[in-house]
Amino acid sequence: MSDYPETAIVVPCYNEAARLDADAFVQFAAEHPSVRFVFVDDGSTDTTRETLHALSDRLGPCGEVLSLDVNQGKAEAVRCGMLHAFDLDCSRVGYWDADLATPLTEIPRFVEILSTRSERFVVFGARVQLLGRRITRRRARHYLGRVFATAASMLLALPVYDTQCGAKLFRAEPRTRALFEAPFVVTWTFDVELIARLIAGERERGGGDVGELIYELPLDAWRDVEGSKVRPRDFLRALFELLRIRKRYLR
Ligand SMILES: Nc1nc2c(ncn2[C@@H]2O[C@H](COP(=O)(O)OP(=O)(O)O)[C@@H](O)[C@H]2O)c(=O)[nH]1
Ligand SMILES: [Mg+2]
Repeated sequence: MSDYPETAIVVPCYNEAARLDADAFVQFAAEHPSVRFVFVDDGSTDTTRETLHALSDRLGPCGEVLSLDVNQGKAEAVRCGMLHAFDLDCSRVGYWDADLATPLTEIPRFVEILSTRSERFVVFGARVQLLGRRITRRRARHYLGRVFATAASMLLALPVYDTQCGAKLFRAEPRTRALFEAPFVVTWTFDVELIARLIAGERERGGGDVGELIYELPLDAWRDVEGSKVRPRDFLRALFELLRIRKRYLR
């Protein structure tokens, strides 16, 4: 086996001390030593930093902590973590919400898609309620989320179903690293901005349909975890952010 992890997963953490399920990470890492977790403490004001260092000690080579002194927001925390992760010489890098709304057991399914479909660069988790799956979302969040996702899909002129799921995996290539090089112009909707960057980049290099590069994977399990920091007013803010994305990338 190589000395390098094959997959790096960035976990943005802001005041997650109470929610973080350390045992779930330890158990997953014991079964999947080729995955390395990069936890980003985003200037938390609780004991997240200590919690993450204790967890990373338990994970050994499968875990590390990056610390941002001042809270920068999820988008910037993910971006810093991803740039670091791209430098680890992995074949795949991604990000995953700390509350494990998407369970870690989905990671191998994401890896499998990138391993078997060479034309795909990106895998997005998609929260689709189907028989035989365990997708539990609060009704209000679900419907607001569907309105947002539909608006995002229209803006991007791309039939993407779920831009906002917090579980995504990228093939580690200069083309995907480039998506994270500049700071995002939005905060809540940076996943949409990533797609807009991909579209703008493909247009520039005369590439094809971005829909051929992304694979949306319907999750087997997803649940709303208590303690979300997203508030109803953020929904309106997210819609305004879409306009900013259009102005910046899609005119
Ligand atoms: N770095 C950073 N991460 C954040 C911030 N707010 C939320 N997050 C992280 O983003 C992820 C999702 O947050 P959550 O509050 O569960 O949002 P929701 O699942 O969209 O309702 C978690 O990993 C959080 O720790 C923030 O201000 N900074
Ligand atoms: Mg959550």
